[in-house]
Amino acid sequence: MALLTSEDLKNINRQLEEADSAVRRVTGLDIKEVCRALYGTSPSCEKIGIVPVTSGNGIIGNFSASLHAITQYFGFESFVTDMPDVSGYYEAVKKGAEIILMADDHTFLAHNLKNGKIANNQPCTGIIYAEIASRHLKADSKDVLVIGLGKVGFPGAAHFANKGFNVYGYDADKVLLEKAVSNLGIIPFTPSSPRKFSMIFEATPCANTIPEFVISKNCVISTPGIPCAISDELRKKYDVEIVMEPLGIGTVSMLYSVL
Ligand code: NAI
Ligand code: PYL
Ligand code: MG
Repeated sequence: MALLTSEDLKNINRQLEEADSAVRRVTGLDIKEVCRALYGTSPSCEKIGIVPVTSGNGIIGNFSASLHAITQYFGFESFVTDMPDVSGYYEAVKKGAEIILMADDHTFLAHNLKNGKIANNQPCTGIIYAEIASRHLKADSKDVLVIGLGKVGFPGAAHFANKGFNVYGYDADKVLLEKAVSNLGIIPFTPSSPRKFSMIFEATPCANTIPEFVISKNCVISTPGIPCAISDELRKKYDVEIVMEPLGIGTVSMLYSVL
């Protein structure tokens, strides 16, 4: 899995505020309201324990601190444990955490110890970014383009399909594209048959994956992908609205899904 860097997480509060403003412009709702509508849940003072994990590539310098800032931005009470790993988990429970947040290099989870619900960051990220794009107030049709059909993109494409959108999908990996076509009934997007989209969802670890010929006016790009899927030049040329943030939107989606 593509791992975040401390650089990605710099100024996380400003990144959250900018993303929240973009979500409001696109949908008329803020991120919390989108989560409430998506999951039908609302927080009731759950205490969150954030546990650093040293396995694999180890601790990312500001990952836990970013989760602390993110959970507080969305109105949760939270703390980062002093100890990592098993000792940190023990500390979190002893300090009264009701929800545990922790991540190794493969899985970032939210576990609600009270109701037993557990969430994985990858599907929760795909679903929330798809939900945001699907609520685009000025969409010019029900057509949506999904670029990247992996651990984040496939659940996002499935969410669009479940909501009745016409999903055009593309992935550099033909096996994954075929899996999405056969399992979700999406339409394989081929650059040879170009079309324009006002809703684009991108979930790849590559830059500039969105070509100019797919961008319509009033285009919204909803993308958890890191680095950015569109060049600044194209973004300015077409006045594209972009919803993009490195960790917080996916995290709050996880939290609302386990309430
Ligand atoms: P993944 O590796 O499971 O899926 C990525 C997919 O993109 C692969 O199927 C790959 O074939 C495809 N791909 C790569 N280059 C492509 C290109 N040029 N054109 C079309 N398809 C291309 O990765 P995963 O877990 O789905 O993550 C996707 C991205 O989302 C990563 O950059 C990851 O860091 C990021 N991410 C961001 C989060 C956030 O909150 N912003 C949360 C979780 C992941
Ligand atoms: C959850 C992020 C979103 C994109 N890539 C995922 C990632 O970087 N995962 C690794 C997270 C490791 C955290 C480290 C720590 O500081 O606790 N184990
Ligand atoms: Mg995010």
